[in-house]
Amino acid sequence: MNVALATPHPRYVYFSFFSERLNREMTIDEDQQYHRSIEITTWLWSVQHSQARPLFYFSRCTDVVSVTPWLAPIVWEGTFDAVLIDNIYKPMNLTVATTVFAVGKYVRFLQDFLETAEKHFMVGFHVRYYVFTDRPHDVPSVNLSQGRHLSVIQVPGSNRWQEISARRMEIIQTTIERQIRGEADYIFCLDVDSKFHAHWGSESLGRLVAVIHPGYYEQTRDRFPYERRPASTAYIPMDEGDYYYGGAMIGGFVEDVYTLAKVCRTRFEEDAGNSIEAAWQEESHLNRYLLDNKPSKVLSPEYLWQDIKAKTKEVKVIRFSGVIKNYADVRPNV
Ligand code: UD2
Repeated sequence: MNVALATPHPRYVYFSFFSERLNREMTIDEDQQYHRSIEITTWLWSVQHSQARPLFYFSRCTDVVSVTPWLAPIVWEGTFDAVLIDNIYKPMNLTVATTVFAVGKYVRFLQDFLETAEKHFMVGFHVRYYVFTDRPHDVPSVNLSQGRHLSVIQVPGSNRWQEISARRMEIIQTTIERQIRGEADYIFCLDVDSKFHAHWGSESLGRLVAVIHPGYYEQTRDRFPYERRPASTAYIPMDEGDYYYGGAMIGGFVEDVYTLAKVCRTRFEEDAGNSIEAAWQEESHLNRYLLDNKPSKVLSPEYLWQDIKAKTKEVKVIRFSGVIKNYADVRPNV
């Protein structure tokens, strides 16, 4: 899937377009005129490429770090052109799997999750939702756009929320083996007690995609709530770690997420055999895994906010956010 080769010399057209387009607002007429001038721009680029200014594109986003030390993009508003990226990915006819667990009382969050996903999440793409629940009859009926499907998969309930949360890795692994592998190209695994508020599109696609937890992006790594006990397979020493990633979103190629889920599940079970449960269950194992297997794309906290948290100045757009919930009311145990 080499996007650079999808059309002849797409970079020449797109980078020139970015540099102009993002430096100032354009009227619709100017915009259309600009489209007509693309051919000329392409020619100019080939003649004068050393003077072209593709890096203007990045200069709009100067108040945040937009690349990791291993050169993976960190996706913030202002670092990408949503229309352009969609135009690259849409011809590939991709299917995006989306898993969501709604076990026990969490089924009540499904309606808002699905309705807002239909408005904002991967609009224009084939999407297959996989809803895991112990209450299939309570899954709401939501109108899905063309090309979008929903499967309900029954899973056992539990009287411990820690177990529900942690068993997600195992269930994702086995469902990829049984079903998703043959039905989708990319996968996102998301928390259900959340809503989409703004565009979440193909800029988020990548081989292995993680999101920076909104509670820790301003902290130094010694403050991250990694698992700190060496007895756990999720252990991360105080002087190691890149970011604190949120467990509410994992994404990427189906096969890459499969490997992640399988490794985290195995480690979780190994810990259980040694009577240890990592501090933040699968989120701790996810963080350990991603320290050793760097994500190829990192989503900023725009892609995982929490309604309980006031918006900060560097977050220009909240795309997906966890709703405020009464833990005592929705969880099977406290
Ligand atoms: C954090 C993480 C979550 C997970 C958890 C650690 C964020 C924003 N959230 O959320 O992803 O890593 O810590 O265990 O980073 N669920 C049910 N039924 C239940 C309990 C949980 O279906 O009774 C599912 C549901 O999809 C929910 C998810 O598990 O969205 C995470 O559980 P949580 O929301 O209780 O965890 P929370 O908010 O502490």
